[in-house]
Amino acid sequence: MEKTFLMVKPDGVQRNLIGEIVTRFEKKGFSLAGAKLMQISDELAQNHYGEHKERPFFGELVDFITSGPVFAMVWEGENVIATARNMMGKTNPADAASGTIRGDYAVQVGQNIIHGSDSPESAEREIALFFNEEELVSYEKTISKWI
Ligand code: DAT
Ligand code: MG
Repeated sequence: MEKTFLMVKPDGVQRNLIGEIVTRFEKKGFSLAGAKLMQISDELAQNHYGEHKERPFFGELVDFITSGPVFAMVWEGENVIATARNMMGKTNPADAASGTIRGDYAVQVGQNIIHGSDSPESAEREIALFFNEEELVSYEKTISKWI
């Protein structure tokens, strides 16, 4: 089954949105495969956001993602990578539709509440970066045939 890496960013943790965000993915019908509250190191932040190294906002991005605890998660389900991106909304909350997480809870691009992998390749890379194999659980829910 497809897996993705999702993370409530420091602004989402500070604004008490962990539960709300977990609830949205649970109610959708996806399964949580792993989760932890953690403080990201500078090194992990630079690695995670490596693709943006040359962008003018890279320094701010690394400072922001290390500014407080994050809630890192792995979610599993059919087409979960693309569907989670849709549920998050556009990168800039000003462009994100109402009903999406960023559309409902965020205002600025630099504080947009949630991260989600954007492709199968980035999902694999980011899951491996944040989680060990033994931190992930694979299980069957009896309700899965109704989803
Ligand atoms: P996404 O998080 O939707 O995958 P991205 O990978 O393009 O977006 O950028 C990573 C993060 O960098 C994004 O969530 C917020 C920040 N960011 C993107 N564009 C920015 C900009 N123009 N100014 C400031 N921060 C930006
Ligand atoms: Mg991205």
